[in-house]
Amino acid sequence: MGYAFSKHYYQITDDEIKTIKKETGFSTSQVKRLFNRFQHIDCDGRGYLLRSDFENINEVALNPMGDKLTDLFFPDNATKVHFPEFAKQFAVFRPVKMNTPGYAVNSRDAKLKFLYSLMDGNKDGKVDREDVYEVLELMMGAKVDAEQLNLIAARVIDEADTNQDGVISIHEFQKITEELEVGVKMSFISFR
Ligand SMILES: [Ca+2]
Ligand SMILES: [Ca+2]
Repeated sequence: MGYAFSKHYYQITDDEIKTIKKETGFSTSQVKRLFNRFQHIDCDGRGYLLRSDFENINEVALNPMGDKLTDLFFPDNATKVHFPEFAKQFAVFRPVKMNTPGYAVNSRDAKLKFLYSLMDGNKDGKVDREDVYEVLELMMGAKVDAEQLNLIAARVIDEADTNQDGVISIHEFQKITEELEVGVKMSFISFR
């Protein structure tokens, strides 16, 4: 009996909850729920998550963008993610409200940057034709052949690349998404 619980010897302190609430805007019960989820994913009770743990999250495993999504939890070749960073990255999915300040982790701007880095597969800070191709390939799968994907990727770049330098900058990306509700767009990657 005791074994199942003893695996998770680590707990979250009130101070940690307070800090995370401040950084993310989550309520106490939301932080606690997310922490439970975190412990559940961390089935070995290490206190941090590895990339391989993300493969066991259904919503990630079943999402065509799952791999890219996982990348964002491991910036700069990090191999582990602890709860505070996990919660912070997760907070980007919180809906934007009228009074959400621009600096908030879930602001429209933060969501936009999140989506942009999701598109930027090789993380060089630019979205080029290859990045677009990769995303299309993941989203459309085997239904579309390479030649067609190339054409579509070229068209996407063409439409968005207003200064015609061959890459979609974050500003150009912002322009395309301006009229779209980014919050709604992101619902396809909301997993809780
Ligand atoms: Ca890139
Ligand atoms: Ca451009």
